[in-house]
Amino acid sequence: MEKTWRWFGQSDKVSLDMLRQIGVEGIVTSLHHIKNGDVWNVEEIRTVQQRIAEYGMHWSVVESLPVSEQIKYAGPDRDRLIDQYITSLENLGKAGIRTVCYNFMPVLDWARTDLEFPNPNGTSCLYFNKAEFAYFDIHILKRAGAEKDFDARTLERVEELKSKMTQEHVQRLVNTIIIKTQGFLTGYVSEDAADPVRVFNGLLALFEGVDRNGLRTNLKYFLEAIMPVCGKYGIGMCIHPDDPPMQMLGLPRIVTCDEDIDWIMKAVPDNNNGLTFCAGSLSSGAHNDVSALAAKYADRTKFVHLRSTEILPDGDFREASHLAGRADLVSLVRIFEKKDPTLPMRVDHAPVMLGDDRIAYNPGYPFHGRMLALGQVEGIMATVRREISEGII
Ligand code: DNO
Repeated sequence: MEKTWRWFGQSDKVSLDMLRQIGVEGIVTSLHHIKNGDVWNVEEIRTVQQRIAEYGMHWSVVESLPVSEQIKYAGPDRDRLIDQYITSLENLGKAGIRTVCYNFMPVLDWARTDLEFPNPNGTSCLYFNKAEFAYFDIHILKRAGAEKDFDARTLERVEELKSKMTQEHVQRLVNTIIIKTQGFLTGYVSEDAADPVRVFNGLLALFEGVDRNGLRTNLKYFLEAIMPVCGKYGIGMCIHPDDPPMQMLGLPRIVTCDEDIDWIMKAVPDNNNGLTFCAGSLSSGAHNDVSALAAKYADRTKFVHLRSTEILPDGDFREASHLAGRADLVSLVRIFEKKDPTLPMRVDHAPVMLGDDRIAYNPGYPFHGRMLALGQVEGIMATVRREISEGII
């Protein structure tokens, strides 16, 4: 697979020069400064492309070309926004960019409750505590009927939390769930918002009445509209699984399991309607057999995110080492290397280590942790390539 790396643009503390030194081949990035919904013009795309080329790499994958919420809930402006999206794809196509990652998660992109959960060896990882998330939903957002979405054990843990919850902890949950994890992606709730919970509840309200079927219909509508431009330029659109792969905050989520992915692939049976195989997201759902999914959907996979998680009791999970946890990266690399040795792959999320916390980084994307993970994955790839060339697999 092609070794790619998520780079957040000129303001990223991890520079292109650093990436060149660690053997990165392709860059995964977005025009982060352009507001969600606005057109990406050719000049802007080419400027970034040239900057990357100066360092001997190329812009391999767009992650993400964000899909406006109106497209997801079928708001009054959706057709205009889809037209703008098509224009952006047209411009990417003209510039020769062929892989575009996006997600269809309403409002909340990915969810964690702790961004620096300590590991025994002094590093830290991303963590999801189901009870804290339920507390956030029931007692901070105060979503009507939220209790009904949680099992008895979680509600019991919420009660325990309630007795010791501090104002500081509440603040930390709000910051983590709706500001820090989302800020660099959607920017819907800004750091200085006076009342972030109110802003967030306003966004949730936009999806009232949209259920899983409704969201599926809206995804199909969007995909059918963009397939012609994708066909014209050979652009593979690759949907990112929901992270974590479960229903949350009363919002429908439609990329959580085999049946969901199967539905999407069949609803628009065009090869350019593809998948971002995010091993980490899929692995945090106990219902998912990650290697079986990879084997089943390798044909429609356009981009791979490699990482793994460990599921803990009571529905919590933590991000694991890239060599451990529920996602078996060795078996995944075997599947994808055999399928297409040029498929772009990036390591996803990694532990915070060796002073990463002194360098500014976006949650999940510390430099040293990702560099270690890339080294681990490169080792797997070299071994698997040898296995293939010697006819062992
Ligand atoms: C989180 C990422 C996601 C992903 C988007 C793709 O770390 O994996 O934010 O980039 O969902 O649209």
